[in-house]
Amino acid sequence: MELKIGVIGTGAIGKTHIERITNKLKGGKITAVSDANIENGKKVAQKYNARFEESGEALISADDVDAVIVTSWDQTHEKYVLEAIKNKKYVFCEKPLAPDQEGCKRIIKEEMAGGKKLVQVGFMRRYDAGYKQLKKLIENKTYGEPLMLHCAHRNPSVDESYTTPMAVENSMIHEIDVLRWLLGEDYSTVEVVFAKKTKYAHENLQDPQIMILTTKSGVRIDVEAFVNCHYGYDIKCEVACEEGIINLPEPSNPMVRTDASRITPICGDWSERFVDAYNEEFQQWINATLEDRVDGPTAWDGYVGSITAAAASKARDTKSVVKINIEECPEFYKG
Ligand code: NAI
Ligand code: ISE
Repeated sequence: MELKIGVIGTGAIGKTHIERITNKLKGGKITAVSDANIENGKKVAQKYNARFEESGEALISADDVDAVIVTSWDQTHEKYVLEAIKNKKYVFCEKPLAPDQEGCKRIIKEEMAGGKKLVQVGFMRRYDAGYKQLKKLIENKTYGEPLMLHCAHRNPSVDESYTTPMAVENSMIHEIDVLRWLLGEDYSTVEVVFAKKTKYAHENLQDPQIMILTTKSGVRIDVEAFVNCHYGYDIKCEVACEEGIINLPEPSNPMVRTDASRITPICGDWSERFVDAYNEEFQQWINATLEDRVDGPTAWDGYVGSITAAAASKARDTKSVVKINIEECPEFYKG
């Protein structure tokens, strides 16, 4: 059986997901696409032999769409996810589920009211082989209890539309999710401090920033977001345990000796760094959807991410340590 998929948002990441589902993965077919930029949307539709729909809502309710992928801008995610829930269709939404916790809460409320889990959030790092290895070592307590984590999230550069809050809401939201998943516990406090500003950051962006999280059991985490690092796309995670230090494996690239130097290439962007994770994420999403279930990060995970990001934004704006209050996870989302 083949899953008929509609994609809303045919920009950078939308195109890569359409390409992987069409030419790499098994079990899915892109039947329809939609984009506010009609010209680009139509080009993508033509390239992949799919229908172009003028509106996301029409795409969601179409008979030739069994499941929906939302890869439009952050602020548009909520309305499309709610529409998919209304139509009782499975929906994969790129992160963040919604830019604010109220939006995520509305999604949770509607999904629970419908009585069936339908939503998966695009936290693809959970599918990365390196993070999975770290999780196994932490869960097995191979080197004792984790005590501290030192992480970095570096992009080579960002454009003028990327503002100070986005370092948390758009970039470090990945660490907020994957570190909570790695450690198997939620956060209790957060603080955000600024480093000296790089000359490459434009007026509306404070870059780099450091987010400091504490988990409920007391694990201390620092995450550096440096989105104009000017050398490549670099993701680091070091877990200091009682009996050893575990590092997230680097993507394997050949080391070259040339010109009196040793050079090991670093990835240029997220699509290159996490390509295997995206493939795994979507193959599993297709398989699970065909089996009528959700088995990836849920709307609850998206909600917890947004609560934590909101607390981090408050901490940044008030220059203080902010408590993170997360309600008990409803039974509906457990397991
Ligand atoms: P983009 O700007 O390249 O593409 C977004 C597309 O959505 C554009 O073509 C735009 O015209 C379209 N769009 C905007 N509003 C729309 C609406 N109301 N209805 C239909 N189409 C609409 O952006 P990009 O980089 O592809 O990001 C898209 C989403 O994916 C964002 O939410 C972003 O946070 C997320 N993302 C996730 C990544 C990950 O690693 N998981 C990596 C990059 C982006
Ligand atoms: C982008 O939206 C992503 O999600 C990437 O994974 C992240 O590394 C980048 O910083 C974000 O802007």
